[in-house]
Amino acid sequence: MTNQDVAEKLREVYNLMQLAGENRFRAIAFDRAAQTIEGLNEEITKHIEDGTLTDINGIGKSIAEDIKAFQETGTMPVLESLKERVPKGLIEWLNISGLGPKNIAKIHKELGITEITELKEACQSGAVAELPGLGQKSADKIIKSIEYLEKFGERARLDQALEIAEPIFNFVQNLDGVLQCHIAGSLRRSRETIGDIDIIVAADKNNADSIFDAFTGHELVVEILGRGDTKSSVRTENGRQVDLRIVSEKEYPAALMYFTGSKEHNIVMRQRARERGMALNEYGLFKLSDEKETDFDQPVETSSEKEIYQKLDLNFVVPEHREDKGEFEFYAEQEKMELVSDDDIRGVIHAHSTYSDGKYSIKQMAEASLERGYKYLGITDHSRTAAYAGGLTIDDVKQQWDEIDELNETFTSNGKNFRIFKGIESDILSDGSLDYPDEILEGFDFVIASVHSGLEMPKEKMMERFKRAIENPYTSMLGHPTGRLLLKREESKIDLNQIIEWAVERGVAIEINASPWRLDLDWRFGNKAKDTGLLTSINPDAHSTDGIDDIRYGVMIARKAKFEPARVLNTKSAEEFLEWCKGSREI
Ligand code: DGT
Ligand code: CA
Ligand code: CA
Ligand code: ZN
Repeated sequence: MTNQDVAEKLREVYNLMQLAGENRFRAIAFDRAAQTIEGLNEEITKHIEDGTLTDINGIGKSIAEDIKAFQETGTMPVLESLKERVPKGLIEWLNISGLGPKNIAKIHKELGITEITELKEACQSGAVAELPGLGQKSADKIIKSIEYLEKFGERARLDQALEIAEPIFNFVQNLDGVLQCHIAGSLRRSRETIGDIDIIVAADKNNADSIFDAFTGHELVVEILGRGDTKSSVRTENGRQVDLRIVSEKEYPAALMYFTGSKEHNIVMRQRARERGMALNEYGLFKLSDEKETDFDQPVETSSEKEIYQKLDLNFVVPEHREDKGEFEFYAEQEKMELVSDDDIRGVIHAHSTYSDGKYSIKQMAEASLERGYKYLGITDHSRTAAYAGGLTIDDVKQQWDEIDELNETFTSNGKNFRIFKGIESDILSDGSLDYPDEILEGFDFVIASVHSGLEMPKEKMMERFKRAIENPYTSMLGHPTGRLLLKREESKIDLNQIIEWAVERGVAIEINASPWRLDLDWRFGNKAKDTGLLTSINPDAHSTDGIDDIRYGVMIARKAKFEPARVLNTKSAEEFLEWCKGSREI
């Protein structure tokens, strides 16, 4: 439990209290306490041990109890009771600039609405303007803020962030005076969503001005948010913020490491340094003085991130793994982890054609795959229950099989080493069965089983559903297990650890859906997947030829999730892939 954790919890209480319309002063006390704790120079846990919590300015008996409860149980009774009273949707309203908690509570009470979409409608219909103290002007302002939120949101998907980060990075990298340059932050760690983009540059001080000038003048920049001696921040066309930091060449390795994060990884690194009589910060690695303080006069020379890790008895930790999720144990023992890369991928699995909701014919999808250097394509249109997506009737399926047979013959007679597999993305029906009778399922080379409806089923029922789908001998792999759409739709309530175990037992793989909207299987289950030996397939879920290129995002997530090539099915040759599919039916 860090000071930051405690501060965040207290702030959550503050926000919810306001929404619940509780006494304002009581609410503010929580905000004050959060601020104080953030600024503490020592660990709050030490105060708990010493029984000195209430000695801290602004922390009374009652908040002290709440903090202790948080340490013991991971939550606070006051927070739990607030969560029961405040509708979940309302919390999101706090992100609407210009709309305070008091008005949120008022609108909710008077109009009985909880979702942002409902709020927007109520503003447009005039219902909000009629409320006392609000008026048309306020309603218009709320609409504008909601539209801004809808357009840009708080975070961006990986593809949206890269679309901005890559051109700016390439531009900055080539500027005069730039000695070294890297993307840092969550993007370097391949997170699935990105808050802001961080770029670090090593340069001489006297070149900083011209580098910042060029950066802030880049064509993607729409607003300069700030500019200092060492840092400049801008807002770009798609609403993303980009921070550029310039440090000396000497400071560069430590700065790059610091600003790559994660915060959690940094905290452990700092601790490791202290244990070895050193201090690590964004400026470098230093010896500790006799008073155990950072001695800036005694730097420990390091010329790369790798050397910093070595001084702390670790091998180089790849940026994707810097999350304090087992990397310290691993890289203390092993030099490196074998990880899948773009070049390992040999086939495109999970693609839709015009038979269902894809934009291109099977032939066009195959040619696009071939052009990109892939050896096979597993076509997986939607199954018959997915009527909204043009799911295939049994007759359609048979027609598609004939077409695939013909296309494969043509490839062979043209001397092309390329093969199309007959797949299907079968809906998992609400009782867990697949969408065709066995004699049809048997005719497919492989089956991806996905949930597309009833995503909000209660957990127990959902787990039964998955269990049955996994037990079906025709299921080769599960598609996008949680059904989430990043920054848009929540995941289904499931116990993925359990699902991974069932899948491994039955020889079923779980795809990493590479669409930047999904990136599902989530990398956070990478350790579980590695321990159990779970297999995956990095699937673009392509609905167009361009969609095939999404494989790139899937590879980023697979690396983060610690998958080596051998556990990724589409690194296999076409023959091996087919063999695996056949074998998996017998387990
Ligand atoms: P984001 O932007 O929300 O997607 O996530 P990050 O990880 O890029 O976070 P950001 O941009 O706030 O900061 C970049 C890195 O700087 C972060 O990963 C770790 C480091 N950092 C920032 N604030 C702190 C802090 O308070 N403590 C520590 N130890 N490191 C920090
Ligand atoms: Ca960032
Ligand atoms: Ca940042
Ligand atoms: Zn799907």
